[in-house]
Amino acid sequence: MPILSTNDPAITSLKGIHVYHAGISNCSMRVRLALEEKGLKWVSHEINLGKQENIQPWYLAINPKGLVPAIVHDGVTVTESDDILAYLEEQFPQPALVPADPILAAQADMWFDLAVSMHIRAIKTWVYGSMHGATKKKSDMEHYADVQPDKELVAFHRKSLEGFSNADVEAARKMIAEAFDKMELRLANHDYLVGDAQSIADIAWLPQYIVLGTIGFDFTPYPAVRAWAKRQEQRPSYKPAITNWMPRVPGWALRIAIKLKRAFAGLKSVGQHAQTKT
Ligand SMILES: N[C@@H](CCC(=O)N[C@@H](CS)C(=O)NCC(=O)O)C(=O)O
Repeated sequence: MPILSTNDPAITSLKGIHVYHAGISNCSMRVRLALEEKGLKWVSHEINLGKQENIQPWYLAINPKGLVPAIVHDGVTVTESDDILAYLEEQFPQPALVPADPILAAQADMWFDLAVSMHIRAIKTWVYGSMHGATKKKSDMEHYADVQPDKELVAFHRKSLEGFSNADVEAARKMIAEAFDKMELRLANHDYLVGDAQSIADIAWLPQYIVLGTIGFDFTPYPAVRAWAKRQEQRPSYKPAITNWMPRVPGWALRIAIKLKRAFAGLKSVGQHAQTKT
């Protein structure tokens, strides 16, 4: 579990649960959902990823990979959404988000691992690739490559600047569709992904559904998943963990803006392609 040790008094002196997160980041949503499900009080530190606040020296002292989420609990720093949830479960076991039955606990872990393993290869690739969007500005990239110790992340961000190929985006879409096919099968006759109560499995996947839905992933073939998401929205945790941190524009306006951006970027890349061919 990445519990990071530091002697920095600005971090070790923090009392209570401090959460470093971004509004529409799916990994941050998981942590906010777990905290709210457990009824814990937390102090918000919203990180503006667009302004590259995540690679400012003060934040790299908390998470050297410059990723959100991270938490500092009574001076102890924990990074990575799956490890943060495991830490919260250990420190604040009730209400439990990991089933007591070991078989169900293993199933919940499997759903969580699937979500984590798909994050870069499928979710981020589809989100940025289908919008023809880059994750970073060209001008920020060199500095990012200098401060980022994780070379896989550097490679991913460079690729997003070059532009993902249609094959990359399609492979990502297929991986996502396969995961939601599995969810659809399970949810067709169950209320939760594992057992008969809310668990880390639901918390791992609800944010993927929200982010992908916002960007326009087609969930029409998944009625049971949509019904599950509607039930999730009714939970008291949803507003403080999700709604309160979403962009202050109505969903329909956001979707039109994304469609326009996608169409414009698509035309631009066709134009560039035509130019390089001549
Ligand atoms: N494996 C990490 C992934 C965290 C992650 O990729 N966070 C994204 C937001 S969803 C981020 O901080 N991106 C900023 C960047 O890559 O510069 C986790 O599960 O917490």
